[in-house]
Amino acid sequence: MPSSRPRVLLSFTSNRLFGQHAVRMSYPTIAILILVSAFWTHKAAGQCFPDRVFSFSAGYGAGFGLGYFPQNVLGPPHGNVNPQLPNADERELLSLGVGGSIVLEFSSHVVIDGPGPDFTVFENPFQPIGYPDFVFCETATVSVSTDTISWYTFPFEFDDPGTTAGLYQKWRYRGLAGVTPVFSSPDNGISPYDPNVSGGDSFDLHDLGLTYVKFVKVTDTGTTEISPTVDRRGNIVNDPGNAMNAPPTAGFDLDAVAAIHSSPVATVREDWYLYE
Ligand SMILES: [Ca+2]
Ligand SMILES: [Ca+2]
Ligand SMILES: [Ca+2]
Repeated sequence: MPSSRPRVLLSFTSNRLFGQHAVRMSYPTIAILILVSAFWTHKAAGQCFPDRVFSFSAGYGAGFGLGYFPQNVLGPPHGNVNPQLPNADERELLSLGVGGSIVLEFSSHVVIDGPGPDFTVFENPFQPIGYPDFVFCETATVSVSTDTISWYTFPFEFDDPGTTAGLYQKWRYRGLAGVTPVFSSPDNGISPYDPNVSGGDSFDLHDLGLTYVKFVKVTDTGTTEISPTVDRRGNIVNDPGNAMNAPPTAGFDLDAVAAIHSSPVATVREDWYLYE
């Protein structure tokens, strides 16, 4: 009889899960189990870009890309398999200016803490020709929020070598965006959701003890004099771009943000409802 099949299945499931201590389960309990199951099942597959720009505060020397804003920061990144040839197209980039910041909002989905990195920020750093160990970068701090009121910034550190040439070494920048060249592009099929191949700088919500966020804020680290950014050891973040902050391309050039792990907003609300 078709009508008895679900009951048999649920009885089998409950015995498997709880043994002899829970052979009977109420329908609300079963409904909750199904919801939790659906939540975790979807979690592994959620990959998306932000839905919109919540705010943009331009710093000194911004302007590049404004004619194509906000579309140029909402879609996929446009990198290149050759790290010596970065993206330089304002249809796909927005210069934040010195100390400028932008907040991207995930409204249909939220970024959730899945296994490993949860989202990636793409700029256009590049490897100077003839210097494979070096990178030309314009860095930014990355913060996240669920409500735009409480912000949590990923820890970052900068090792100042005290020489101009040393500023180009990638390892001196930790926990910042704008450091790793971008390889992923719709043109080459490299996934923006796989941090092992995409390029860009990835961030893990687990590092902040957060389960989900709706907003990602990217803030240019400024210069040593204008809007300086100080790491937790007291070092002022300095990057090669600070020596040439000519308008309109000053500061961090945002290409894209990609959520590696996300879930529909409605699903997350149901998840929280279970604990009330
Ligand atoms: Ca994670
Ligand atoms: Ca740049
Ligand atoms: Ca872009």
